[in-house]
Amino acid sequence: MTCTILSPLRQQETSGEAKMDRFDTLVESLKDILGPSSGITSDDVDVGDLMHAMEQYASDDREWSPYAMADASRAYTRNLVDEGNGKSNLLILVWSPGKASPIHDHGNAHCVMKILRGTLTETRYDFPDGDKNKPMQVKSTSHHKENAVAYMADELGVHRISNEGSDFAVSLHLYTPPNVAKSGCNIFDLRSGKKSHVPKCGYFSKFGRILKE
Ligand code: 2CO
Ligand code: FE2
Repeated sequence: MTCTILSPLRQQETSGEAKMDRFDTLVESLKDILGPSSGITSDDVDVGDLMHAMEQYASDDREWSPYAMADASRAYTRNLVDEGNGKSNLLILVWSPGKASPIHDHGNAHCVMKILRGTLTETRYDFPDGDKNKPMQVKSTSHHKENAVAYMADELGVHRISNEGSDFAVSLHLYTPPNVAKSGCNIFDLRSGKKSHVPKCGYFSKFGRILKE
């Protein structure tokens, strides 16, 4: 069954115009930090500034719930919020209880993640050594609580995110440049380290609207 986590309660001005809330302001700030469109490299992006902007935002489900589409039949849904002048993908991910992502890489992009609801467990592994058939080595396990901000990139290895809680969890992810949206990512088998390319890491919804299958 598909549903938003909570019913949207967007504040309206008396004119009927949608009012910018603090989540909208965060989306604009992230776009400003990334700058105007100038190709897709993100070499000059200050990741600290992106993380700081996300840290300043105190999660309020009334603000982000219009994007948070849950589907209990999937481990998680990927919901597009913004494309940051073509330089990024800002997604809200809704994690089903007891489920996890595959172990995956991030297409040579920066990944900044903020927890909006619940707690997510991140297990990091060493990037597997191409040809060898051997189990993936755990580097670290972290529990990210509501409002925590974390950074991930291929230089730090690969990871799996899991929701060990008993309710849906929600997170905000900024990827820059938007390589995964364009070319997909790789997933890895825990036992053998074998890599498989996933050509399309699709969206469940875009800008608050569910996409047709
Ligand atoms: N990278 C995964 C995805 O975009 C989510 S785990 O956090 O980076 O599907
Ligand atoms: Fe990831």
